[in-house]
Amino acid sequence: MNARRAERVSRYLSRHLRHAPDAIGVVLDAAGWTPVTDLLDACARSGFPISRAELDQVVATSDKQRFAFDDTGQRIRANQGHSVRVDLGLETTPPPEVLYHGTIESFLPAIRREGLRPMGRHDVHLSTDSATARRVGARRGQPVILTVDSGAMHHAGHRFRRSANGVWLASHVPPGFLSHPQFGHS
Ligand code: HQG
Repeated sequence: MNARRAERVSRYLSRHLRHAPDAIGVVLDAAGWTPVTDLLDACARSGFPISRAELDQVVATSDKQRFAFDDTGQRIRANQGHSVRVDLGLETTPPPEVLYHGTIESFLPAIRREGLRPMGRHDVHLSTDSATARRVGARRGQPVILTVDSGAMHHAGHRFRRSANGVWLASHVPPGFLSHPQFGHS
């Protein structure tokens, strides 16, 4: 499988394991899992056949480890990024002192007012390094990086979880824990 095909397969799986299982008749359980055979049947029925070997390769090599098999190898789910309601069962974990979020300038006024909100997803996604945050922001335009005082948030009782692929998740980041030169506090 070449890189282009792998990316198409990954995008197709992301769409249906995170956002639109119904569109191809896949049923996710409460934790987001679905049987691999059901998924592959549904993909084939929907005109996007994926072989088991291709699936294994995409799960193993996805640059961001977007998907995981369960311990038996019989079920698959997306590691994070859902808009459909699932409970990934991630434990609350103390975060590092600082995390980063990449966005674009036009969102800053709203973010300064409301803080970071999950928008279309379950959670706000935060990175441990600013380079990753920069790449996330760059999906939308010229990236700007916000620094999150996750240590102070933790002390104030906010809960953090870490997805299987190393993304830090929070349900909201209030503006007082965000710094950016335009926000006037650092
Ligand atoms: C912004 C990709 C206005 C937020 C990436 C972001 C990541 C606000 C956008 C993962 C706001 C939401 C997640 C507020 C936040 N007012 N805008 N109050 N609060 N925003 O895509 O973090 O390829 O849902 O800054 O690499 O960009 O899918 O979140 O710009 O890891 O695996 O609203 O998605 O990974 O956008 O990206 P998203 P995100 P995958």
